Amino acid sequence: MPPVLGYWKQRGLAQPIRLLLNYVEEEYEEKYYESGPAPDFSRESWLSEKFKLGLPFPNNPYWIDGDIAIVQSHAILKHLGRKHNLCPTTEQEKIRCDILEHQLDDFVWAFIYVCYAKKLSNWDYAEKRSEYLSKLPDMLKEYSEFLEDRPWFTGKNLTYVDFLAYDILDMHRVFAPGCLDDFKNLVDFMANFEALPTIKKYMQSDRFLKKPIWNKYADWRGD
Ligand SMILES: N[C@@H](CCC(=O)N[C@@H](CS)C(=O)NCC(=O)O)C(=O)O
Repeated sequence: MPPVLGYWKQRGLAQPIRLLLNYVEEEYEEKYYESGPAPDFSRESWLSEKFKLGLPFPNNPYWIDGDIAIVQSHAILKHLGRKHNLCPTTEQEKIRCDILEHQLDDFVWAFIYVCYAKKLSNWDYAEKRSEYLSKLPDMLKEYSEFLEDRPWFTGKNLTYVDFLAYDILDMHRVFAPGCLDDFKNLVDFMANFEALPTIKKYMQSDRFLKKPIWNKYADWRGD
C-alpha cells in the first residue's frame, strides 16, 4: 500500500509536502476531505475519521506510511526531507534552516488569520487585509535580505524549507499580485523552483491542486 497524505481538498498547509513528494517522485495517495456547503460547512467527512486513523494528536495534514503515522505539517515535511536528503548539512545551513522554518510558520499563520478573519477572530476581513497589505513589502524585504544571492534559502542546496518558502510566497503572489516584483532574488528563486524538472512536470499534471488555497469558510480562499 502506498503511503497516504490526508488533508482538505485545498492547498493550505499540505502544499509544501505535496511539492516535496512530487519533486522526489515518491509514490503516495492523496486522501482529500471536503467540508460541506454553506452555511454549516460541515467537517463531518474529516471528523468521522479523525480519531480512527491511529494518529498521535489527531489532526490534518497527516501522513501514514505503514507503521509510521505523522501529524504536524512541519514534522511530515522534515521526515520526508530526511528520507530524501533534503536537509541542511553544515551548522550554518542548519541554523538558517531552523530560523527560516519558524519564521515561515509565523508568516503562514499571520496570513491564515487574515484569510479566515471572520471565522477565527470575528475580525473584519477588509480592514485586516488592508492592514496586512501595508506591512507586506517590509516582510518580503526581510526574506529577500535573508536569501541574498543564494540559489536556495539555506545555501547552495535545495532543502525542505525551500518548499515552505516557495508555497507561502506563491500564495502571496495570488493574494497581492505583483508583490514580489521589487525583489529580484525572490522572483528568481520562484522561477528556479518552478524550473526544477519534476516540479515543472507536477505543476503541468492533473494531480496538481492549484486552488483553492484555503477552505470554503475562509474570507479569502484564492479561487
Ligand atoms: N500546526 C498544525 C496545524 C494543523 C491544522 O490547523 N489543521 C487544520 C487545517 S489547516 C484542520 O482542519 N485540522 C483538523 C482538526 O483540527 O481536526 C500543522 O502544521 O499541521
